[in-house]
Amino acid sequence: MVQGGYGEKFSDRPIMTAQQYFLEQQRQHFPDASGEFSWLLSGITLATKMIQAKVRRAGLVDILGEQGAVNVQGEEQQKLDVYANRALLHCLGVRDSVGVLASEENEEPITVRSRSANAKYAIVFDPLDGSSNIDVNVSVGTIFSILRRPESAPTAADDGTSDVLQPGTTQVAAGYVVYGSSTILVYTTGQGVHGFTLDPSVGAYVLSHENIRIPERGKYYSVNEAYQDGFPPGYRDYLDRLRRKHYSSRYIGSLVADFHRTLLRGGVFLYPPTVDHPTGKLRLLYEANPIAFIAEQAGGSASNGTGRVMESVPSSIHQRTPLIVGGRAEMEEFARCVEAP
Ligand code: AHM
Ligand code: MG
Repeated sequence: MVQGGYGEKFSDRPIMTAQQYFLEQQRQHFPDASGEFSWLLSGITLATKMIQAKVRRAGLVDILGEQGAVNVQGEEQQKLDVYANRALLHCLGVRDSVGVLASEENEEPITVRSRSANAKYAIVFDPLDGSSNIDVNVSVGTIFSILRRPESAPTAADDGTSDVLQPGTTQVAAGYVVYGSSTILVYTTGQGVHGFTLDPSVGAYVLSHENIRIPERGKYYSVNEAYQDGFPPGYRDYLDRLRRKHYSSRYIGSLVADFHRTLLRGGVFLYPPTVDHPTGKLRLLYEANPIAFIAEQAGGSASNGTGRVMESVPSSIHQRTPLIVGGRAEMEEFARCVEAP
C-alpha cells in the first residue's frame, strides 16, 4: 500500500504532495470547481504542520502541562490544546471560503465571515485529541470535518450553530492527522481514503497510503476495559464473543491513534455508554462523524449502538455519542449482538 519513495533513488512514480493530490482529485471529479476547496484544505495542512512542530519540541519549549483553564467539556485545558486551537482558527479563519469554525475548545461556533456568497463552508474540529497523552510522549492528533453551509437565509439569532448542526451524511470532507512515530494526514472527500506522511525535511505531506481499505477482519478490539462492568449487557456479550474468537486487545486512549491502527490493521474500536458517560464520551460532530466517514469510505462502518453514526441528527455542538467503528466482520458481529440482538 505504501507508495514509491525517494530516498537515495527516486521511484518511477512522481512524488505527489497532498496539495497536488487535492487539485488532481478536484480536476477529475469536479472539473468546474474553483480551487477554493483545495485552498481551504491547505489551511488544515499548514495548521497541522505548525501543531506537529510544537508537539515534536514538547519537553524542550514551555508547552507541556496545563493551561490553568477548564474548557467547555469541563476538562483541564493543556497548553498544547490551546496552541492547536489557535493555529487552526488562525489558518482557517483567513480562507475566504470558510464561514464558520467550531472547535472542541470553544463553547460556541465562531462566525468568521457572515453570509458572504464565497464563505460556503463550516469546519468543525478537535484541535488536539488525546490530550491526556501529551505529557507522556504518546500519540495525539487533530480531527476535522468539513460541511457545506445550508443555503437558507440566516435568522437574526443565527450564530453559526445551524451551519454545523448537520448529520454526518452531509460531510463534504473529513480527516485527521496523527502526531505519532511520524506525522500522517488521512482524509476523504468521498472518493476513497488517502494518507500523506509529512516529510519533515521538506515540510510537505507526501502521498504514502493511496486508497486505504480497512481489512475485512482484524485481530484486535480496542476499548477501555476498566469500564466494562458498566457497559450495557450486549456490549459485554460482544467482547466475550471476540475473546472467544481469540482477538487480542490494544488501547492507547487517543481516538485518532486507536482508529488509525484499526483502519490499517482491521478490528474494532469501541467507546460504549458507560456509568460516567451514559450517552458515550466521544463528540458526534468532530470525533465520531469524521471517523465514521473515513471508516465507511475505507469499506468499514460506524455505529452509535442503535444504527449508523452518520445518520444521527445533532441537536447541540458538543453532543456526545457512543462510537463503535471497524471492519466488516467485526461490525456485522456487533450488529448481531447489540443493534438487533
Ligand atoms: P479529548 O478529545 O479531550 O482528548 O478526549 C477524547 C479522548 C479520546 O481520544 C479517547 O478515545 C478517549 O478520550 C479516551 O477516554 P478514556 O480515558 O475514558 O478511555
Ligand atoms: Mg478528542
